[in-house]
Amino acid sequence: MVTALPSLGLPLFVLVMLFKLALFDRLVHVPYMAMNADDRLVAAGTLALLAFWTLWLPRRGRLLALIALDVLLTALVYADLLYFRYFQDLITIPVLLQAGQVGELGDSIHALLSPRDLWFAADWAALLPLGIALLASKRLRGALAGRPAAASRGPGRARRAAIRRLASGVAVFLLGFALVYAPVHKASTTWAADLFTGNWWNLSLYNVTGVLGFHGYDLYRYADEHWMRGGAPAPAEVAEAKEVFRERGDVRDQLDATDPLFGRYKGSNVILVQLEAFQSFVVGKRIGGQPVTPNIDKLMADSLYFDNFYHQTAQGRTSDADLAANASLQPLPSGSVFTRFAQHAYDSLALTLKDGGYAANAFHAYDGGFWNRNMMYDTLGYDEFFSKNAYTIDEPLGWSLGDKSFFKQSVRLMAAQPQPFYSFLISLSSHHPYALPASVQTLDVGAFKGTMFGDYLEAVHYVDAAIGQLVGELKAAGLWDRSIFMFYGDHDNSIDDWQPFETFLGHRLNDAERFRVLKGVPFLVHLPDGARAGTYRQAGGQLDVAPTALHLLGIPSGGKAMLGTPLVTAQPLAGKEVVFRSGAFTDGKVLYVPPEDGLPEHSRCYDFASGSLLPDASRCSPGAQDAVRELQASDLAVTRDLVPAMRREP
Ligand code: GP9
Ligand code: MN
Repeated sequence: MVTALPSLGLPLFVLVMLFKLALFDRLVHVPYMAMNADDRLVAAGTLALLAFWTLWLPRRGRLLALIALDVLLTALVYADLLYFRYFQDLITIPVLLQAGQVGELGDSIHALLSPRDLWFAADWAALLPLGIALLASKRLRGALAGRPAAASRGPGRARRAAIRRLASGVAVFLLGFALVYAPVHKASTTWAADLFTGNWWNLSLYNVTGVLGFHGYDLYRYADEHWMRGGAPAPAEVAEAKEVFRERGDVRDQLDATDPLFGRYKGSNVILVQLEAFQSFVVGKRIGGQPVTPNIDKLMADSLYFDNFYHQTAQGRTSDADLAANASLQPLPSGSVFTRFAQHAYDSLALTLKDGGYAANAFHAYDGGFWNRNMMYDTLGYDEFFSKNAYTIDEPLGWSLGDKSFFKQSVRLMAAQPQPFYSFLISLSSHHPYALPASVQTLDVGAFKGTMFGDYLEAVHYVDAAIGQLVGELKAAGLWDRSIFMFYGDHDNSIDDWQPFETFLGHRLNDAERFRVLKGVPFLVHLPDGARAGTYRQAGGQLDVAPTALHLLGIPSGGKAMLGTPLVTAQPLAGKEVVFRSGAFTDGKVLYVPPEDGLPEHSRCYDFASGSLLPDASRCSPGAQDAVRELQASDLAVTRDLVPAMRREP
């Protein structure tokens, strides 16, 4: 029996660990991600890749190595389970490096344990005594040595035995590689095509790679991001980026010094709401005589509404909008800053306000690990992130809690905060694919009924109602006239068929209009005294949100590494450009769209108002160069952790 163990060791190890990985999957229980046949192949393959080398060890060493591997991997998977129970995420290298995150877990560790977890260690009852015996017992050593040592059986046999061992190790490695490669390749070329570039959720990666594969990928991701990206940036590049940030800071300083609205609302709370997939083309519109956004329409009567306001997001979608609005920086060309560079420094609205004596909290009723928010909100400086755990799911809707209840519970949470405070809320109910239950669909969308576009209209109508309730609740809590209340849409609705848009809007859309519909999101600012109400036509974008709030509060931002400029000013800023990740820009007069194929002659320069192509494209050239400068400066600050170097003391 004991002598058979070395040859049975590896298969036994794989079986036992497969059981533990399946148990992990069951306990984390992510909807739609239960382990399937492909996942089991990947899991077995990963285990083979982790353990193939044990076949090269002598029999006793092999058993000891397998026991050690079992203990180590079990500890890793169990640590992931505990971390997941608290943060709805997996442990990553940045998590381990960022103190605070794991520490937070400490106090609640008892609540995270479950008796079922003992299954993870069930095999240790047999393995640990075996391990000790292997180390201590001479008899066992003798039994395992069994046949006379290969060397004493002559050099030919010894060589053959060594070759056999080497070959079986290589065979197991190749088998493991194939078992991992085939399903992962299949997924990453089909449904998970953007997964490894988008990186939107560690759990989505887990769904393809399994938990052990995820850690391998995370290690690679970290090494690639931090150690393999060439040497230090060229000093000229850094100087140029500094210059861009300095110019922007100067514009803000200048406005702070001259604009009568600077500091007009000193000491007010700031309540900022990011609305999921909320585009501006629906605002103020009617369908079959019914207003789509009656509450926003009403709110506009005593608010500033910017109808040339644009989202500036890229692959990082919701997280890009969050970064743009809160850190006034551009998103990256690929992936999300939240997942790629959460451990870098940023000049966020929360941190700046906290320096000014504010409390700052983030509210979003979804898994805290999504978009790496647990980590990133720590970096951005919030006192607390109220994620799904902080809410009672008394209105289940779509992905999570309905926005009506989310807002209501959030007002309760923020009313308990010391004032002044900054509260950042992210809605969720109007998330793709927008199909809310019939009981919530209260708009008669006519011919759009049953289409995704019709569902979208229903969803924004519901969100509009939620906003109406939110305003009522803020008034009831005595917060409305003590707060600057702002909301903006995060990004477009990803409906790529233009036909329903054109039917809804009642006319064909030219290319420039399509660009504006696609990028246009609402930005509304309600000042504590309801002043300056009206619709403002000046161009602006998400990067301008934080500078706008700081300007109204009278907190200078000229020295911060921010790229936006305030939008709520007595006079609109002349020549302001809104820059998009593609290199497109608008200043409200022209719209520049760079060539998709990179050939300069294919760039387009439109007259913004009419949407007609300007015969002289060079009209857009200086602006296009500025757009590139802004994007390069932002990328450098983000990827090289140079935000601190971009600051200038005011
Ligand atoms: C989830 C939410 C959605 O927390 O913010 O993100 P999205 O898919 O829109 O980027
Ligand atoms: Mn979103």
